[in-house]
Amino acid sequence: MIFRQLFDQQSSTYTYLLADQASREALLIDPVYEQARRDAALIEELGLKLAWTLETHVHADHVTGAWLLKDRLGSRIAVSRAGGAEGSDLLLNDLDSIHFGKRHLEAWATPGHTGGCLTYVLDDRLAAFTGDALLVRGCGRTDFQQGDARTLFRSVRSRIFALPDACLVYPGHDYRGLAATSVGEEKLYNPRLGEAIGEQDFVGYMKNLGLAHPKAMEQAVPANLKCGKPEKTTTQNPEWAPLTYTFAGIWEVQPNWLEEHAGEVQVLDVREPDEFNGPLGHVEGAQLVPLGSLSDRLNSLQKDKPIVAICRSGARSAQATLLLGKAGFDKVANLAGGMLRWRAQRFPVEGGTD
Ligand SMILES: N[C@@H](CCC(=O)N[C@@H](CS)C(=O)NCC(=O)O)C(=O)O
Ligand SMILES: [Fe+2]
Repeated sequence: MIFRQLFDQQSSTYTYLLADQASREALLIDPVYEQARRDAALIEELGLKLAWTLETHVHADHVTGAWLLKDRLGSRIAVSRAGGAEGSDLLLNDLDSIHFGKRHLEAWATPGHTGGCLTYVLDDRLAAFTGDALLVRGCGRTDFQQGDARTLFRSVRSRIFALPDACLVYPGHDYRGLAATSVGEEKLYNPRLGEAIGEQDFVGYMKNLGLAHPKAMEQAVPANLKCGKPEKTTTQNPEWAPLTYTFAGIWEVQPNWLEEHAGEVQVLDVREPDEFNGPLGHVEGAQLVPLGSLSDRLNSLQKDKPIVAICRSGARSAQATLLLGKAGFDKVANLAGGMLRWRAQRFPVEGGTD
């Protein structure tokens, strides 16, 4: 099986990518709206087909990427029937299965953090995606969205702790950077829900957490009740060129597009002068601004004309695109593969040696 744990820093959310090796069919658990491009890029780079997005619950702290991914990749959205969200393709009941290739997950109802929380258990019982029911040495709060401490206690103790001790637990969030745990470990060491702790102790603990409501709650809950469908549904992909978004967070353009459209963009070469005038040569009409002096020379660039950044291999120019993005240039792309690929594909250069 193909497996990746992805992280959204803003909300400390984990998103999980699971895929069947042979059929390439994939699913994402708890995608985040702002990370949809990242997720789509990874899925494309790994040669996968996104069949499903699954939610562990109606989140209060971030908006799901489910709708955006459906729009972009044609995936179907599965959510808990008990969560009350509209616009999904499948409403999950307790013990329903979701198949991806030859593998499947089972949806186990584990309410308590919210009324509709699901834990997704892998077919071999060696991994469980618990959302916010069980966190690493912690658990989700129980003070809103039909949260209830007694219900959560019973969900964790009678369902999640019934899994084998070796079963890995992948949480929906972690606020300290802890990535995963196991059922056996949490039975022993979870300070709220460990086996030595009684229901009454747990209820008392949860009553006194004293947490402020999540900052994004007022926006997130209504959006998640629509599976993350925004009010305005215009595409966010830049339209000035057929760009691809890499998993590293860079917009890229291919050499053949640049060759045909060089006159419509600002071609920005961020190498050093000796490289610009060296054996690889440079793209005709390119403006030389070495990466180290780019921040001081932003006023030599126009904001309304797209910029394609170039270097030897595409690494320094990727940095340049990020720097330009931060400086308010919104039509910027990196030349994929840099001058090396440009030359390898035999596109014309000025200067250089054959
Ligand atoms: N400071 C965070 C709080 C996030 C929060 O409350 N997270 C929920 C999960 S949706 C939780 O149960 N947190 C448990 C905890 O912080 O112990 C925010 O504003 O987003
Ligand atoms: Fe949550």
